[in-house]
Amino acid sequence: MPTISRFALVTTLALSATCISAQQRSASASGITATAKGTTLQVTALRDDVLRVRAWRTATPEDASWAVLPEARTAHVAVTSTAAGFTTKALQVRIDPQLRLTVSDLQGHVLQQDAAPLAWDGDRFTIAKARTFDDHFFGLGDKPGPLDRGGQMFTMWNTDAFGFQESTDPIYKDIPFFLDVKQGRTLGVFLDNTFRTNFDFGRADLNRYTMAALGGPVDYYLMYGPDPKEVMSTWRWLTGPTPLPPLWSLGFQQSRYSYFPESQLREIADRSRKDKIPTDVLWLDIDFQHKNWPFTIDEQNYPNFPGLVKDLAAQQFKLIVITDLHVAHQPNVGYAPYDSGHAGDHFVHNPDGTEFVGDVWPGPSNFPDFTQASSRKWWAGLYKNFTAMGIAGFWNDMNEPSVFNVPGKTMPDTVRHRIDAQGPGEAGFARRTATHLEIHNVYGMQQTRGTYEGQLQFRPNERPFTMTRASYAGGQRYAVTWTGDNSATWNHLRMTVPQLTNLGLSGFSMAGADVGGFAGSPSPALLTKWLEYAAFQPIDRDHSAKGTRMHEVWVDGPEQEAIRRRYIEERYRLMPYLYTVAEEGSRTGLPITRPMFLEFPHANADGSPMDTGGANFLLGSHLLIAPNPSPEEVADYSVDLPAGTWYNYWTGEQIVRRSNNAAIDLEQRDKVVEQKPFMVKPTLEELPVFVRGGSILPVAPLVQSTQETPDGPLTLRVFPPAPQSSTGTTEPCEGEVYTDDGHTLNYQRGQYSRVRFTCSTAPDGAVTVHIAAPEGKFNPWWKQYRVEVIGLRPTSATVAGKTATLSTVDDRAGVQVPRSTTAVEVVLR
Ligand code: NBV
Repeated sequence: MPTISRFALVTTLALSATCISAQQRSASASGITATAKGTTLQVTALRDDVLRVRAWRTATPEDASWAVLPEARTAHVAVTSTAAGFTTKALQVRIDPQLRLTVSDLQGHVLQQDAAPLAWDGDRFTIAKARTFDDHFFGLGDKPGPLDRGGQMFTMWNTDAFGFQESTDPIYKDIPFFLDVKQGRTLGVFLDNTFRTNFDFGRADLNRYTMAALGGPVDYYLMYGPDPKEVMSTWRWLTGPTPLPPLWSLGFQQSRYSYFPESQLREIADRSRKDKIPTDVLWLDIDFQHKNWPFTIDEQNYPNFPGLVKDLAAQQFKLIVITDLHVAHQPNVGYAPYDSGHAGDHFVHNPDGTEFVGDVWPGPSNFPDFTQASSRKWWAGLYKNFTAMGIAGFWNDMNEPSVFNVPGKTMPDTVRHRIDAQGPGEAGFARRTATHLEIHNVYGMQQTRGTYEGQLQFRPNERPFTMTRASYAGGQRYAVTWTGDNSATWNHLRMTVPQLTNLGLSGFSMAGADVGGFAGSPSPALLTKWLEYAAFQPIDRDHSAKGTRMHEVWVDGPEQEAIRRRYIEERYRLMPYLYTVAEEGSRTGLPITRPMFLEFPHANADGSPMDTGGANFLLGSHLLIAPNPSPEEVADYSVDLPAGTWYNYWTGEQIVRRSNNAAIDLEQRDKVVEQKPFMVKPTLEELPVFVRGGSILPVAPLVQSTQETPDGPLTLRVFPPAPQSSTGTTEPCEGEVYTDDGHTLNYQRGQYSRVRFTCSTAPDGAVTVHIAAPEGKFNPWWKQYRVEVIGLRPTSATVAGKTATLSTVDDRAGVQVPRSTTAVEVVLR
């Protein structure tokens, strides 16, 4: 951040038609600072398309953030000063005499405009922005409700929300970031404030949206697209990536609160293998611990824990255990986490300096001071034994933090946290104490940071895996997440789609919802349908509460089990694609689960986003999942497929949808092709999945665990686009496969392989598939490719110009191609 001394000071007397107000302005190389009526507003261009806006009344607030990476926070580019503000290569910034801010693109389209000057009330403040019916808002993490946040109001205060429903707010996370999509132009907005905050997207006043906080700095970032994908990439730049997950974490996961004794977990493991339900991970919830004390093992129920972990490993299962943050308040009994935490002064304090003790699962408990680097380090050290035993990953629950039997179900506002966040790569806050009011919303995130650091400390070359319930913006750097205690209802199944989609847009690409619902018992049909959805969602974990009926795949007899198995198997076949999408996301910021508007931002002629309710989702850019918007109903429903070529994933049937955009162009009106809505008949056995024309999907032979090496070729399923004349759109034809060893960090040193594919169709219908030379040093598991073109019944094929033999698998003709280090061309005709 440039200091005031670097500013060229220009003091102006700003005049407006109605009022004259003295305003001081100082332009800097990368922005402007203006003061009026005791408020100072500073706008800095971090990049041409990214602005940081800060405001204060007395002292300049700390330049610090738990969310924004220091490199991003301190970046700046040169701007050109104008009479009203400045311009960058992408944006125009104007500040009026009342310090109202307007941000437009270079063509003058207003992207955001203050509806009122910044309003202060003691420590509280309200930022008000103009809202029109063209503004659509997405993000804010997993808050329930429709995908589009317009017309609603939300509170950011991490809350243990057991049994939450569609209108419950707040729930577990605070991710104060959203995308404002207006007439095809997207602006990302992030209010970096950890205090209790309120977002009102036009509920109190249709014509404005507001961001208000009870304290803390006025510090927000604006990220311009116009393409929403650009904004996602900028969000990654600002707050960091979702790291590449271990491959096994994309496999099917079986959990319950709780499997015990040990024999029960072994039965689950054996049955999964016997019934051939592909599974990678088993989870242990709180009952594996001694009296619910974190980092202990109940030796009565689990007499040989290391042996159990070994046996499960031999069956190719990873084990994840819960490690909650509430350390049992058990002095003088030899409970190391308490003893070492107390001795090192690692627990949060009451205002009088004593340790704060609150009730959670272990009874009276202490709470680590996670914002203090030394306490995080101590917490990280607690992972030594479990990592040594080979526990693959950890579960951080209850970290809102949840405290029982107290008003507000969390620790009192007055609890003291110590902040120690200095040094390179650090959040930048001064060493000081802070009340819980300031730390509450980042507490869970800082816990997961400690858990992440612990795993790296003891397994420096393995990818850490933590699943958290609470977090803050940027928390994706340390943990994946899930949507907490949902319920076994059809509506909760439906809600998984907008919740996971909005989480993805908020940076948490690796996310899941408890499959089958946590609270309550799902009917057989509900559990089956849920397993179908989850097969296409980033984290596929079946989990259930105590006292509910068992949820495992086999519990409802062979017919239901067969359907469920088929979907889990399909997920495993698609694993090369899923992993490629996860890698793309970690590199580019694009989420695994994507809303329609992210892939088709211009599908609607008026620039409005498609599917604002969030009924549908894409897995990567090639697969569209179109569940029944009323999943418990049997009536046919329509799917709004964007113009272009589509294929039914299950049957290969081609569906051509013409562009309707010409409809608004009067001269083109007679050319508009009337299209009937595309209707789907819902059945229990089928979840409608569509492949975008022009996709090349990498598909693997079936395995029972991602630890097993697939036996056979990597199949490239080619879905060619229909000719442009029939769709009105031009579609590329491409695909990619990324692979590496699946669990270490060696990929960061070139040990990966990425192969790109393209295809083209000749006028005579012959399809050429180009397999590019691989990038990277890793040798993938496949020795051969098998190329299949959907919708083509080929009679001949060539590979690198030489005639090749066609073979048929599952009624699909294809050709085998040896994997090579150079590019190769395959033609099927
Ligand atoms: O650890 C027990 C549960 C867990 O199964 C669930 O997933 C968490 O969201 N936990 C909450 C605490 C008790 C919930 C009633």
